[in-house]
Amino acid sequence: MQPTDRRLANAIRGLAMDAVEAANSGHPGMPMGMADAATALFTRHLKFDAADSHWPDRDRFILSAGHGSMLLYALLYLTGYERPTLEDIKRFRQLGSPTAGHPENYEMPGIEVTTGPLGQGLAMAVGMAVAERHLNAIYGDELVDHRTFVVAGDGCLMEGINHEAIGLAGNLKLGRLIVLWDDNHITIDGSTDLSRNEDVVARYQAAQWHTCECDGLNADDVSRAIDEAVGDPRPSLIRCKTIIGFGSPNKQGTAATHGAALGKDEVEAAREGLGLPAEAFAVPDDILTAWRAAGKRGAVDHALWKERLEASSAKDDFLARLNGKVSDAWLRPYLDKLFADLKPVATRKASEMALEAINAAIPATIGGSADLTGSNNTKTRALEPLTHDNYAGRYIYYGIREFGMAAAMNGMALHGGVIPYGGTFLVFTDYARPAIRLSALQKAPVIFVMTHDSIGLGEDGPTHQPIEHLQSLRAIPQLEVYRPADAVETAECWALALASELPSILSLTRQNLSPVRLERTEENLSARGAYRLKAAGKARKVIILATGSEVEIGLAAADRLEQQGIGTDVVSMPCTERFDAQPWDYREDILPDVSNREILRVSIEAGTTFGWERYTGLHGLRIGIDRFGVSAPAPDAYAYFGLTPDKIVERITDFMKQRGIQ
Ligand SMILES: Cc1ncc(C[n+]2csc(CCOP(=O)(O)OP(=O)(O)O)c2C)c(N)n1
Ligand SMILES: [Mg+2]
Repeated sequence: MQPTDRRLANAIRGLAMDAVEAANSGHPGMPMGMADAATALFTRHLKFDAADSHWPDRDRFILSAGHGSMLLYALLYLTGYERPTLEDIKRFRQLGSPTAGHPENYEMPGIEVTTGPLGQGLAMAVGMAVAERHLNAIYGDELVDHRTFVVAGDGCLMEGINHEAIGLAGNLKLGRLIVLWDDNHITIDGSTDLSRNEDVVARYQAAQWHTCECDGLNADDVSRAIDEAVGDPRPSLIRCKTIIGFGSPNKQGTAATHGAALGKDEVEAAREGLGLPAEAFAVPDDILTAWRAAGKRGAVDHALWKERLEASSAKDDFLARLNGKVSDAWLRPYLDKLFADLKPVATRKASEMALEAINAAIPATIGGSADLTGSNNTKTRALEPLTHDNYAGRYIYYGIREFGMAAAMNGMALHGGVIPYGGTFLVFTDYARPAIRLSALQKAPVIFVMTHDSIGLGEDGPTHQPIEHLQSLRAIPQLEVYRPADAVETAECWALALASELPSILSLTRQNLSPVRLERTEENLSARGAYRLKAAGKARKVIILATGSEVEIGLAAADRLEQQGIGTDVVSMPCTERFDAQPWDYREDILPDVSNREILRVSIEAGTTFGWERYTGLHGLRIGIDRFGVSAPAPDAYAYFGLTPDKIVERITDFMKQRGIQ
């Protein structure tokens, strides 16, 4: 006899309780409340094949309520993915186990994205659904025809990013996106009445979503609602009415089940009530067999898909797209053209020039901006808008939704087949920062085009002038921050960003910059992170380290110092992360390990000096801006903060005199 859906769901409940109990840490309530809904989704609707977690046309499942990680781990185990094993589940949340506290995409296949910061899973799912429709428009139903399912909690729907994400999805009419809302009326602090009285469903409807409701504890009813959602052309919100911790006789329906082990006695009572075996982690044979069969449901579809791929004339192209590697063949001819006609240009404009070549050569790029297209210079001529009636377009008008944009880009990158880049002002990385952090943590190779990168933006003043931003972004692990000094470096940095497996930030100027790289090199010098742009003419007494717009100022200052007999190197440092990764010899050559009395190191960056002592040494000279900016034309702002060659020479020579440096 087929086990009932409830018995299948109870296997999830048992594993969730037991794993949390063993770890004495974790969240049993959410998996127990959503077990029936997840059973309906995984045994009847979700297109997947547990034998191949990388099948490109699988439906994507996103557990946005990442604290309920045991729901996902139980599903992956029960349906027969390679990992987690039962041993992994027994080691829930322990060092070295892939069953981390929250699902991490790099731990196990089957985990599409890293979730835990509430709301971001749903926002990434929007990007996944965009990537699916875009690739569908190119490759057709025969190769790309899948859905994105999300399980989200009250928290995901309260977070501000929810507003951005659903607005974007509604406007793009992403009908393949289906969100199951775990409407359990509970968050950590207690009843949702404590903090929410909005009509969530009406809010989704206002954003042009389809909505429906179901009894989330009844797999048949959930299944009916999923069918309804699948049938509607709009993105769907399914309100699943559930009870948190369902099955825990004394604690269900209360916040007590949210994030703590239920306790030995309560687990025993729950086990009895749910008809689970007495032994912890035990799954009855007939239940496991039924689950494993569900894990193979998609095998036939998968085989048919493979046949279609083999027969498709687009096969090689499709596989190359998914592989994600791109050629940098555009770079050399582009640089040839650039060197033939070097002239002052803002690096945001230089980025656009490079993008003209990149977008023509690499069809996988999808550009966009958070309503600053004309300022970020992210839209090249041939790119058509990606809209609900033209998913083949390659430019997304994200609207004023920096966080939503960044999260959607993460989703697109992790879906695969597309390379998202998107822009806003560098100062508004603050609005996107939680998603940028997740780009880095997940190694999602997205490219942020952040323009207006200093006081050089001028009159918009301190609210728009980044100060602490570059250094705080450099502090994020696994993120490459580039600040190119001219058009040549901008092209080099674009090539590095496109080749990288890590996310990148390009920090670009509003104002024009003079060319500083006047000679053609075979090597991509920016790849070293820092390189000697000008060698000291006289005995080297000073090394100026500068980035971006301050490199030309550093060069001018160096000329004046040389005239005074002070030999000065100028090092351009477009990417500190890359420099740090260079071999010792190289770093020693650029920044020799001698005292600042012998060779004074000076950093120049139009932002905080915080952290530059890493390169100048504690007794070096750090020139920057350790306060908020000013509203003034850019040249006046630079003069006000002493970021002019004359002022810098004065500071360097004074500093040398005070410290008795000859
Ligand atoms: C951005 C963010 N803020 C706070 C948290 C901490 N947190 C984890 S779960 C949770 C409550 C979420 O409530 P709900 O989504 O209703 O989950 P349930 O209690 O129903 O499982 C909070 C505040 C988080 N993970 N992410
Ligand atoms: Mg809740």
